[in-house]
Amino acid sequence: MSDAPVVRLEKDGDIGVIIVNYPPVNALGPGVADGIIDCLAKANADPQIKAMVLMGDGRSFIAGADIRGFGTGRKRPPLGERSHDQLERSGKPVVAAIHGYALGGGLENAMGCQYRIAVASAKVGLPEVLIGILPGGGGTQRLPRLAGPQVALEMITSGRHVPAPEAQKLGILDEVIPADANLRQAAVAYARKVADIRPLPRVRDKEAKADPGIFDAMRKSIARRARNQKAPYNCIAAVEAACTLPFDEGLKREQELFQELENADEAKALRYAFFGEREVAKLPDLPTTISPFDFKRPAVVGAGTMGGGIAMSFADFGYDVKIVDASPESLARGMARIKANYETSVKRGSLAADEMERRFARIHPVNTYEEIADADVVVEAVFERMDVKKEVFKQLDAIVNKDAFLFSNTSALDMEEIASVTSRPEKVAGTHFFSPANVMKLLEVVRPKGASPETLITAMAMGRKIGKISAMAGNTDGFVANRSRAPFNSEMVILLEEGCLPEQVDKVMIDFGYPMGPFAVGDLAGLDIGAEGRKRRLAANPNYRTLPIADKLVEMGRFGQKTGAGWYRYEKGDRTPHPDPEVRKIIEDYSASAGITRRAFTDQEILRRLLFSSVNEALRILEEGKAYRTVDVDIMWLHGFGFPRYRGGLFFWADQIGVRDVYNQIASWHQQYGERWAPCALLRQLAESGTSFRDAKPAPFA
Ligand code: T1G
Repeated sequence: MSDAPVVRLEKDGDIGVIIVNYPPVNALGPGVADGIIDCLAKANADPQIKAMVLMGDGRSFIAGADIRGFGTGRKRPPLGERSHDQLERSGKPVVAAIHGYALGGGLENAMGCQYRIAVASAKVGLPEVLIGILPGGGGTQRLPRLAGPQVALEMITSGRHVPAPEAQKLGILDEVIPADANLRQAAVAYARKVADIRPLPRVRDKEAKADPGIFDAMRKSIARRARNQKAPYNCIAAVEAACTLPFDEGLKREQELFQELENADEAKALRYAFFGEREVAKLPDLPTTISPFDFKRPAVVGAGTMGGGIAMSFADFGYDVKIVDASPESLARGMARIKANYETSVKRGSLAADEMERRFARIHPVNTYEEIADADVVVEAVFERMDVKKEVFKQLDAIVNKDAFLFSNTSALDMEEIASVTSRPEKVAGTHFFSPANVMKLLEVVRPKGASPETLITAMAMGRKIGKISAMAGNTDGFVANRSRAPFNSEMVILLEEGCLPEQVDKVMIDFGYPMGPFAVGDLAGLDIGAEGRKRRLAANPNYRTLPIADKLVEMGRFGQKTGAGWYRYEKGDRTPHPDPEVRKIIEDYSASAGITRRAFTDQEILRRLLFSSVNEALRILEEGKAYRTVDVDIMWLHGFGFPRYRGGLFFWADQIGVRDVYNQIASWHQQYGERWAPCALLRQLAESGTSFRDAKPAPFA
C-alpha cells in the first residue's frame, strides 16, 4: 500500500474535492471513513470553500465497507457520528460524484450527501444481503426515503447492482452524465450550481410512507430463495422500521438487526464464498507476468445440448461465435434448440425480445471446419467418447490456424490423450462447462501436463469473459468436480440398499438447502448417462463398487424425466417427481436378495454419509496435486452442483463440524463398510495435527 493518504482534499477554486484513494475498489478500509470525516471538517472550516464533491480515485467510487473487517471486532464510531451522518450534517452541500460502483457503505455515504451525480456506466446498490448482512450504515433508512419503500425492499433483499440511468429514474441520483464525460469537472460545476441553495436537502428529512402489507408480501415472495437464511428477513424488518419509526430510532433498529447477522455462520459462509470466488482466479505456480490472449473469434464444435449452451454463453457476452456440427440436419436441430432456449427466457421475462434477437444473431452456424479455420479459440463439445474426440482434434489441428487454442468440454476423459493427437499440445486444455452451459457459472479448466501457462491463463480468462467462475483442475478421471462428487453419487444409492428411499434422501438435501434432491437431479440429467460412466469405471477398475439398483432401473428403460420414469414417476408434461411404489419394491427386493436387513436412518447420518464421502475423495485429489486449494473445491461445488451458498461449500461446512469429528466418523465407517471409506492420508494428517480443511496444504500441482 503506498504512503499516499487514503483520502485527500483538493480545491478547484471555491469547490473542495474530497478524493478516496484505497485501491482496488475504494472499499471503506482502515482510515477511509475517518479520512472523509477529516476532509469534510477541513472543507467546512475553509471560508474559501462554498461546496464539496466526494469521489473515488481509480476505477470506482466506494464499493462498500472493507469486507475483510467483518467479524474481527473492529471498532466503529457511535451511531450519528459516522461519515454518512457527518456528510448529512455538513454546513455546505456535498455532491457525490459516482463512477464504477457505489455499493453498500459507498451508496450509504452518497445518500448522506446532499446531491448525487454519476456517469451512465456506473452502478449503485446495497448488496449486503449477498454476504449475509444488511446495509448497516443507514442504507435501510435512507434508501426508502429516497426511492420509496417498495424499491428499497427489492434492491436490499436482492442486492442488485442498479445501472445509473435506472437509479436516476428511481430518484436515487439527481443527474447522470455520459459515460465518457469528465466526472470531476461535471461534479464541480454541479456543486457550484447548488452551493447557495438553502435549506440543504437531507435524505433523513424525507418520509418513507408504505402500505404495511408490502413487508409480508415481500417475506412471502422470498420464502423459497431465502430458505434457511436470516439476513433477507432482517433486511425487510429494517426497511419496515424506516416506515414506522422516526429516523434516529430506525437507525438504532438497523444496528440491532445488523448485529444479529455479522458473526452468524450464514454471514461467515457468504464472506468465505465472496473471497473464494476471487481466490480461485489466482494460479500460484504460474507466472503472473503472462497475460491471457485476448480472443476475438471463438468457435464451438458440436451443436448438441452442451455445444449450444456454450455458444449461447459467448453470444450472451457479446462475442460473434461460429458453431459447426457433423451434418446440416444436426446443426439445424442445434440452432433450433438454441432459439427455443432463448424464447423460454423471453417468455419468463428474464430476457427482452430484442436482446434475444441480438444474441441469436451472433451465433453463426457453419458446415465445415474450413469455415472456422480463422478461429482463435475453439471449444469442442462432441459426443463423450475418446475415439470421437481424438478424431475431431486431429482434424481441428490440421485445419484451424496454428496459433489457435483448442479446448475440450470433456467432463472426464484424459486431456493428455486428447492433446497427444495434435501438433500443438501446449495449446490444448480442458474447459469443462456444467449443464445447462449458458446458465451454470462454473468453468473447470483442466490442465494436461503439456499445456503452456499462456494456454491455461487464457482458458481461465475466457471463462471470466463469458460470465463464468473459472477454477483450475488437474487431469484426473472426472477432474476435480465430478471426481469429488462421484462417491456422493454412489453413497446415495448404497443408502437405498440399507434402508432409505429416494424421496427421504432428497428431502434431507432439500432441507439442507439444495434446490433439488440428488435423485430428482439424476432423473433430470438422465440415468442412462450415469450408467455409461459406471460401465467405464468398472472397465477401468474391477473393484469398482457397482450399483445394482441403479443399473436395474436403466435396464428397465427408466432413464428419468425423458422417459417419464426414473427414480420417480412423472405425469405427462409435468416435471414434479412422484414417489413410485414400483421403485420401492425394486429397492426392497434388492436388499432382501442381498441379505441386507433394512434399517432406519437419521437425517444427519444421511447428510454426512453423502458429504463426508466427497470430503474424503476431494482431499485425495488435493493429495495428488490435482487441485490448488480446498476453497477451489468449495467454489466448484457452489457453482457446479448448487451446494447452498450460505453454507460456504463442502470444506467450509465440514470445518464447522471439525476435522477430528469428520475423521473419526469416516474411520468408523471404514471399519463398518470397508475400503471405500478408508480415510485418505491427508485427512489423517489434518486430524492428527488439528489443522482445519481451510488451512490444508495440498501437494504441488501435478
Ligand atoms: N471489501 C474488501 N475487498 C473488496 C471489496 C470489499 N467491499 N470489494 C472488492 N474487493 C476486492 C476483491 O476481493 C478483489 O481482491 C478486488 O477487490 C477486486 O474485486 C456498512 C456493511 C465492486 C462489483 O458487497 O461486488 O458496505 O482478489 O475481483 O469483478 O452497510 O468486487 O484482487 O485481491 O470483485 O470488478 C458491500 C463487494 C460491503 C461489494 C467489483 N459491498 N464487491 O467487481 O472486481 S458491506 C459489496 C463487489 C457494506 C455497509 C456494509 C465487486 C465489485 P483481489 P473483484 P470486479
